[in-house]
Amino acid sequence: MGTLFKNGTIITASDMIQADVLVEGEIVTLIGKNIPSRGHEVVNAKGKYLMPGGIDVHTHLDLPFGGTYSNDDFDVGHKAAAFGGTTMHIDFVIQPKGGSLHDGLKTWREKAKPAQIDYGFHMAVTDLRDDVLAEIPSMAAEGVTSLKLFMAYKGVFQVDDKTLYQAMRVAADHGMIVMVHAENGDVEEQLRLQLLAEGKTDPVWHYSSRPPEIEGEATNRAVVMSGMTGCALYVVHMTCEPAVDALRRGRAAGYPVMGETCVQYFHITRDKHLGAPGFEGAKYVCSPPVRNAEHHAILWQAVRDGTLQVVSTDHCDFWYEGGVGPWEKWSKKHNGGNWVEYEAQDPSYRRPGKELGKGNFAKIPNGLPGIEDRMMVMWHLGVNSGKISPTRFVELNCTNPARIFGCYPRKGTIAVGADADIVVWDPKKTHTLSAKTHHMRCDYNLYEGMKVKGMPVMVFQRGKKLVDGDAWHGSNGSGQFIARQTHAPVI
Ligand code: DUC
Ligand code: ZN
Ligand code: ZN
Repeated sequence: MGTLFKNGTIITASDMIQADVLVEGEIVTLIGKNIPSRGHEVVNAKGKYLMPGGIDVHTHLDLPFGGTYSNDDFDVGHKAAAFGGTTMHIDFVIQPKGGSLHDGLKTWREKAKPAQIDYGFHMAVTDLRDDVLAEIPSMAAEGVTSLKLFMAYKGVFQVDDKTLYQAMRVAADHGMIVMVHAENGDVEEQLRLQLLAEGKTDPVWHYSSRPPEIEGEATNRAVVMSGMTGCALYVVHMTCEPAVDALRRGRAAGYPVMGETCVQYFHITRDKHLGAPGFEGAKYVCSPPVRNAEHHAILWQAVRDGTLQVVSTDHCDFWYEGGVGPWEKWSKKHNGGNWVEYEAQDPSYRRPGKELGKGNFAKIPNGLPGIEDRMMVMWHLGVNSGKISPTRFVELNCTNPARIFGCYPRKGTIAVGADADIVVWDPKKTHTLSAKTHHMRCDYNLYEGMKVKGMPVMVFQRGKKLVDGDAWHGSNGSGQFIARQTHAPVI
């Protein structure tokens, strides 16, 4: 007995076809016209699209960062993701300074125990000693086939060029991919100190400390190293023309380089959002910073012409007002490595958030909510406006993430033999995005009040229903770690 999706239109990265989809157990077993119901549970998808579950390859759940922790964890963050049509994500393990890659992996495995959707891990290398270089191949054996290096966040995560180059050489030898956060952290530090010395402390000055030039320069440096080492490179969260130009040059030269942008970089602006009066702009502080409309247009062109392959979120949310209000119930305290309900431990505790940076933009925790909104906002801004086709939407949000990160075709498509991660998408249904109704543990929404048309109405993971309208059917521990393959294609 399986689940039969009838009368829907399947969207994959290449086609839109009207066909039924039969799911038995955890996988798709048949796609065809007029499949007989024969006792299967029938989902009537008339007037709806059937698409592969979204894959968000750039998230930071429960990340220790900026003097606090990001709010969403592998419980609440997963539920929020699924309500937005995302059934898998890849989170960044951070190697502890002085520790090993396996130390980091152990910590993140623990964090992921309550998983409700499928997940993978990238490994962020922060301390590349000789023993750590030697440890890298064992990550691939664990199914962690991507390394991340930060070219910014001096004194925290930043690595130098020697480290990046060495990591690329080892990764290339083992069919792994290197990801970079590309901003020149040394120059950022100089700009930041100068701005603060001049008394420029409001959130909007965050932008001036991280201009497009430092993103373009770092992107170019990483692209050149990819060309020299032959290592597949994936530049995360690209925001602006100099960075896109650097990637385009590398691709034209035949280097194995790819890039993503994030949904917020198409819509949120420096002028209106980051530059909002008072401390409001702190809600939009992330790195690299949001840019103005001229860069949004560059990004649309880049996702259309194939320069950029993926849209993700860099989901990393923090309280705006420190968990006060109806969200208070979610405040937790970090205690001996575990999050425990603060009520039981210390009723006065509030997990700090954006307010840490009042009076000093450099202390605002960097990061934004987005894991729930990505697909709806991209559909609304991209597909409804005609900027991208429905098939390109699926390619950017579902298929390319799986291809590039070594889990295609198990994930990222609807095909016989693939995991039955299926989103029933209603292109006519409207929804107003708001912190009042979203499932993310965050007291604001980037797109507050935006009325989107097109949204998931049912979400299935490996054949199991997670979301049906407003109802949640998932359970803790049912999300699986997805071990990924090396030698994934460069696309
Ligand atoms: N940028 C952010 O804004 N947050 C998390 C990490 C990052 O690089
Ligand atoms: Zn980053
Ligand atoms: Zn990130």
